Amino acid sequence: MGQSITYKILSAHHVSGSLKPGQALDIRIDQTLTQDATGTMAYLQFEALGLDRVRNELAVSYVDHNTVQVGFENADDHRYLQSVAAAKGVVFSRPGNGICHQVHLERFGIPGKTLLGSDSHTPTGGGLGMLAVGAGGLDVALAMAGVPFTLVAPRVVSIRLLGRLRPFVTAKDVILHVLSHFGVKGNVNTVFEYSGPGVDTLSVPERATICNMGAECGVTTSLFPSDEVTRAFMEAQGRGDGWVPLAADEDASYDGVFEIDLSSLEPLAACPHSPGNVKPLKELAGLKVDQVLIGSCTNSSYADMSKTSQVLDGHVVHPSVSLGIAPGSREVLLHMSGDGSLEKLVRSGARILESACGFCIGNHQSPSSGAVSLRTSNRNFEGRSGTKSAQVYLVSPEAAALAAITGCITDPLDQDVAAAPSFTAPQHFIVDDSMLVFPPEDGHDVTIVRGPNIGEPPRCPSLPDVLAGEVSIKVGDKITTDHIMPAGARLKYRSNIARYSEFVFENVDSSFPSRSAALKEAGKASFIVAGWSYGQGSSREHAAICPMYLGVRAVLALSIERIHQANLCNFGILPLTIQDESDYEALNQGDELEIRCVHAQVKAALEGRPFVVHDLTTGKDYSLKLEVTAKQADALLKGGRLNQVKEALK
Ligand code: MIC
Ligand code: SF4
Repeated sequence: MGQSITYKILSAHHVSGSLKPGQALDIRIDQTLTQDATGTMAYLQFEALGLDRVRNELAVSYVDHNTVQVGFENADDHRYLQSVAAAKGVVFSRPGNGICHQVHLERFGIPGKTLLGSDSHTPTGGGLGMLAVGAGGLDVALAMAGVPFTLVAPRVVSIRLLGRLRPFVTAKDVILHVLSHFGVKGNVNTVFEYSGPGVDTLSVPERATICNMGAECGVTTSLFPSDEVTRAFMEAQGRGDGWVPLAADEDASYDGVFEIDLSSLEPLAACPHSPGNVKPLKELAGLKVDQVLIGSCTNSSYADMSKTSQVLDGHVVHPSVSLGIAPGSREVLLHMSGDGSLEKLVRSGARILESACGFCIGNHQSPSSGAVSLRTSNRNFEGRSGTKSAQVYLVSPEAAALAAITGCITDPLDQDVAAAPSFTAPQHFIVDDSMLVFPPEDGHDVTIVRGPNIGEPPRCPSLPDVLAGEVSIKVGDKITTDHIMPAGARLKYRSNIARYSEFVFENVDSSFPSRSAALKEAGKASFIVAGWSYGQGSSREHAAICPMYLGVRAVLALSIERIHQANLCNFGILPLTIQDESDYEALNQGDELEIRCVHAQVKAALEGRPFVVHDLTTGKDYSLKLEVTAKQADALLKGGRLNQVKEALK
């Protein structure tokens, strides 16, 4: 039986464990990436391992998330990141060089390699045929230490592309179509592998857009073959030597096949407040728009920017709309300034924003109260924009640019086809790596600079044999990591766990931190009860670290998303899944819970035995599941993964 691309790469990187879907598998990680918001903690944890230098092939540290620098905290983080990169052998991408996923695609991605990034949109690299996976900062720190990464060997779904996109229909519409079919939950431990004749019609940046937003489905990653299109992209980046072809075997077997006729697609939009709430754009036509933001790691390539400028050329932004544009990288910006597209944008009245995440993470450009904001980014969770009452719609750059002119959602298919923007990729991109700082051969003499906001990585207590405490909060379905640990204005506390913990569940129930901390103070455990798909969205391990700091010892949820589940285990919080919806209904905030024989129960869970929780308030006993690998079980018992690995590296 032939192999999929996914299993070819997994087999080539297999260290131990099983290559059978559903089983735990350890793989070698070639490349790592971090960004500033998750990076400080990742490097503090790497430092805690006591190694002189990173041990993987390539480690890159990007500064792109928090570049607003209100107060000293961000700037201090950047300085720490630059110095620790030099000391430990990491390439440093300076603020201004661009968004990690865009720059990594341009400058470092290699087909067939594995990439682990402390950001959930790391799968963008799948556009180049990499097996690129998002993870928590600690997992990335360990990969930099040469420790194999454990994942569940995935199911592979083949998404077969046929035909060719019509004018004004874009890669964004392809992934929104995928999202409307697969939804934002229920796709854990799955890889979307794209195939079929339609693949040839898509450029690398288009493929990257599709892989990028596969993260919203909750899959492990998405990837495309590496073909002549990939070769041309890499050659144009001056990296043709790194190209290798990569295709699935003709008789490769898949766990599912989904066919998309590209020519039948139409412009789509993800409506508030979920990327999975997809509707045809034409059904929304006429809706008044207050803000348009074009950029983010989903849609900020040179092609996206060029097409945006073509749509805006000769127009001025509608008086009631604020249009912001953030090119994805300095390379993109250099092209735009050379080919006249930047001038077109400036003339249109667009506000040119820094090549960074900025608006996408709610770090600036928060819309006005109740505003309709049209964005090309990948997440429209309630409140993520910084304005809880805002209505955020996710669309393609073309649809966003049109709305900026007309002041309302406008179906691009109603436009003259001749007006559809087109783009031919340059034969040679403007390559300028001068904003990359390469580390010295020997970083021993480098002083690592720490500002006052940079704390110690938090210590995680080991699990006691009896956990007795209280349900400190009960939340519903699809609680994202943005709900648990808001970013935006709070982002600058990422390196200061004590301070950041004051904002856990800020927009859900702002009294949670004091309630949970009071339980901890009283020597009691704090338990979170949640519905389906708890911890969707980002890879931010702070959504586990800060609750741990506040004394949370277990999450009891109907389901928990992959990266968050791993982060919980890494920081000693039991990820328990409720087996019966009626149990979820029966559990209430304030219930006194007790978990007895915790150690024996963790071990028994590895054999598939239920995990029993007693509700002392209602007198009920619940049978939950602890679905963890043997390594995770051991980490839980040892008080987290850092303790476990430190012991192993001794
Ligand atoms: C996001 O898009 O939510 C982020 C901000 O990039 C996060 C990482 C973080 O919270 O720092 C992600 O996607 O993992
Ligand atoms: Fe940055 Fe937004 Fe992409 Fe996250 S999704 S990496 S915040 S641009």
